[in-house]
Amino acid sequence: MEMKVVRTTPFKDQKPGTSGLRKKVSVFQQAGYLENFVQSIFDVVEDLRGGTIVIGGDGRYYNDVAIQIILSMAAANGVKKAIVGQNGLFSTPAVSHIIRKYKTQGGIVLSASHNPGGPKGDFGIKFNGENGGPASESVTNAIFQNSLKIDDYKILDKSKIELGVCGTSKLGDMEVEIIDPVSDYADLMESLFDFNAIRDWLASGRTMRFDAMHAITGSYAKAVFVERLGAPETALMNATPSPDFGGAHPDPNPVYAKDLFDTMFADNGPDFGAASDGDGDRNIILGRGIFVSPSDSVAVIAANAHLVPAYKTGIAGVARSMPTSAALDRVAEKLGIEYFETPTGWKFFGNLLDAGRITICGEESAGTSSDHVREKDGVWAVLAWLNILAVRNMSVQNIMLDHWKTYGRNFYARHDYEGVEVEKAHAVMEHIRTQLDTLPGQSFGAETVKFADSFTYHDPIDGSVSENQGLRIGFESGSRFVVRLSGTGTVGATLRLYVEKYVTDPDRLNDDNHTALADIVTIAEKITDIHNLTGRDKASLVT
Ligand code: G16
Repeated sequence: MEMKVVRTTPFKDQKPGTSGLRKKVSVFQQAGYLENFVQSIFDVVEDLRGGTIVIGGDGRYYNDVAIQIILSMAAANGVKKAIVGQNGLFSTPAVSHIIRKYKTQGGIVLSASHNPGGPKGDFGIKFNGENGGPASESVTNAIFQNSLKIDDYKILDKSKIELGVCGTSKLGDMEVEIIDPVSDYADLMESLFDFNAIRDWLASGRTMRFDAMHAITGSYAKAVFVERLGAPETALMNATPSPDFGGAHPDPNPVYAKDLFDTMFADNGPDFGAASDGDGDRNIILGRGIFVSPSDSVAVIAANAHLVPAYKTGIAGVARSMPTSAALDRVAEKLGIEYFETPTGWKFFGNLLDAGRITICGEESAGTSSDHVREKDGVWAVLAWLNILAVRNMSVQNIMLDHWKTYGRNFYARHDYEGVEVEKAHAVMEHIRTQLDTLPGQSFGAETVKFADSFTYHDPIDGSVSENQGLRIGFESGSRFVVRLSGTGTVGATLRLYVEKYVTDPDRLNDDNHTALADIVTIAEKITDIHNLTGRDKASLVT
């Protein structure tokens, strides 16, 4: 097979967002678009030449085409070996694990996560480094800068490799090893959690439902929950992966996982419920008649980590993204361990995890994980909860009540204004920004503004500084709201308004979440003027 050098011209829009480059499938289908970005990865990450790379994706539409192009380019760029998931599939946390387990020089993840798939849907590509985590901001920026000046890419002529059968073959001079995408990952999970306790809990008549949302996690859920833990097949919903997610939206929230929510809120619903997203890194947790907010979920996992074999000797520290509620901080204070507030994006946890400063971290956007990989991990979070439930033998509802009694409750919600015209979204941000200096000291109803700022992160490990990571308005009471622009959408702009209220009054801990937050939402809508400036009378999604 001959190596070709193909002339190309740069695209101006290949700046990765919160998590890699995400665009409509049709954008990736433009001649040279995927190739330019992939060549930029090979140009910037020099260790890949002569090294080993992991490649796989969530199986969404265009995954099969993209894998062949990337393999062919990897061979042409002098990569020594590629480890590929059978049929080109890997969940995102599984890629992270395989990079780490086989000590490779990095990996390419093909996914647009929770975004819809299919020919009219979204596709995405992300480079993860040798620690198994999303590339740092500096590497990401270098890839983008390269994409702005690229003039050729290297690819093998007419190459195609059979990805359906596990085994080793050659593509040009590159070795290609096709592996089962699930077994290494399932072994890792079994090494972390008390599978016997979970098996006994399930066998004692407890019931669970896991909604894989027609996505890749269906394969992982079958192997872990059914085959290794003995849950019945009926515990799984939508567990057969499909390239367009069954025409649905693989975002685990009350709207898109409605069937699961209805099941969990029915009389005599299952004891435990969960769902993950398109690429298996997100999770949501429910009990009978209760949804656990992701911010609370990571706090509960941290508070109970000593019940899980892998963390029984204690956790080093914890971290959460800035818009995530401070419930995790309360746990860290009680445990006497360090806690960190990072910008949105899993890449910001990497340095802290690598340095051993944190063991558990999480985000409001349904992401939770630990130092076992360098990605958020949906199945891991579900197993953490199952392990805790099995040991404590309490309902999810009672675990939450007990947690709130101990730490207080951070009522929390996110209001998304999706697909807003870009100028209007920027107008909202600018409107808030101009008030940052004058807001402190002002009173709105019962609340007085304590601080108002634009969040800047100083990475304590490498000293890097990340500015403009969201606007924060904090009140004397400890309540707050945050506004930022999403970095994962592909249509217009998505404004996110995050509201939080901290309550310790024992009589109010079980209040309805949205009722408890109503006054903060009203104040936030007034200060941001979001309805007027966006022309929307309400958020498109409240989670
Ligand atoms: C990605 C990132 C997360 C981030 C989330 C939301 O998740 O990995 O760190 O919290 O997007 O980001 P934004 O608010 O900018 O849309 P995923 O599951 O989409 O890869």
